[in-house]
Amino acid sequence: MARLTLPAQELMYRGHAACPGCGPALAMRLLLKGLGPRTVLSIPACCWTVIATPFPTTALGVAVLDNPIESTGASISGLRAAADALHLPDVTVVGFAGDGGTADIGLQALSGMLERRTDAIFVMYDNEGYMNTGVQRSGATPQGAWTTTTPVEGTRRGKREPKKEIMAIVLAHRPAYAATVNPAFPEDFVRKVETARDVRGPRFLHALAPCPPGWRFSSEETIDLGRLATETGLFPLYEVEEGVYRITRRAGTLKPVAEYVHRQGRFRHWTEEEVEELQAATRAGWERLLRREQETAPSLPPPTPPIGGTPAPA
Ligand SMILES: Cc1ncc(C[n+]2csc(CCOP(=O)(O)OP(=O)(O)O)c2C)c(N)n1
Ligand code: SF4
Repeated sequence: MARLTLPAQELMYRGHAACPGCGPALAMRLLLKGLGPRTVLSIPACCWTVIATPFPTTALGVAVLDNPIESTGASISGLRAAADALHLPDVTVVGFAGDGGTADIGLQALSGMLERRTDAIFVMYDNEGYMNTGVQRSGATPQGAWTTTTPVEGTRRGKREPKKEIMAIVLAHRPAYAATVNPAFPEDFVRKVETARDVRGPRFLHALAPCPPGWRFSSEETIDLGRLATETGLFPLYEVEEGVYRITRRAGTLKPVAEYVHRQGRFRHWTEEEVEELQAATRAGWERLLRREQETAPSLPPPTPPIGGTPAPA
């Protein structure tokens, strides 16, 4: 079994208010292990404002600013400017928002922060819905998933539209660094957080964050499901630095998506045909990612010309 080499320091404390098996809680714990104590977090309205517990108590060992759901990007731009004005270059400014507060309601502020080249990290923890307010559909909810606003009754079969591709949207802004992370792969997660911490400029992390009550699975299955999301190719692990893609976990053979789908109540109504459609789309997405990695791989330097000679024609 691989030896874990995670930083020992805990900056997320017991006594928090997350549900058992909460993926966003695991994501925060690993994030803070990678960032360390010189961190200021901005958290919008979401499950995490509740998990952290109400003022004056807190489950977090770093400074936290609560901000409106739409403005995390603007908030971290302001925090960065404040840290610079106070001559605190070693402070890492981080926005930590749900998929609703990132890919939907918070998208404009995120885009502004990326476009202004704010020196900060934006983390989207993706539990694929507005969970804090009762499991409503978000742009990041997968196609065909049940939520309270995409019911399964009569001819209605869950969310009609496909999942919004937040990484593609973010990458169109050419961030300094962007990566996908998954708490089921803690060492990959923390290594990417450490890389993001040490890069300057706008950085983005897309964290898969399974939610037992929202996805309708048993709380002890969070890690298994997270693992399956990556091993099936549904949530590939990769990073993009200065436009260069690198896949950080390469599955030999992708597992069937059925293994992931059938363990969640939100997909209970799916037919074999629907599973096969997802299988085909997932395979195509994985192949696209492999191609992108090849296309962006740094080319080898030109051969050194022989001493005293002229370079051979290309
Ligand atoms: C402008 C605005 N609209 C709606 C809300 C109500 N609200 C609070 S938390 C929340 C859900 C946020 O969902 P997400 O960002 O995905 O985080 P999660 O709850 O899933 O952790 C909503 C809709 C709000 N606080 N502000
Ligand atoms: S509803 Fe989901 S995301 Fe929210 S605290 Fe519970 S497990 Fe975590």
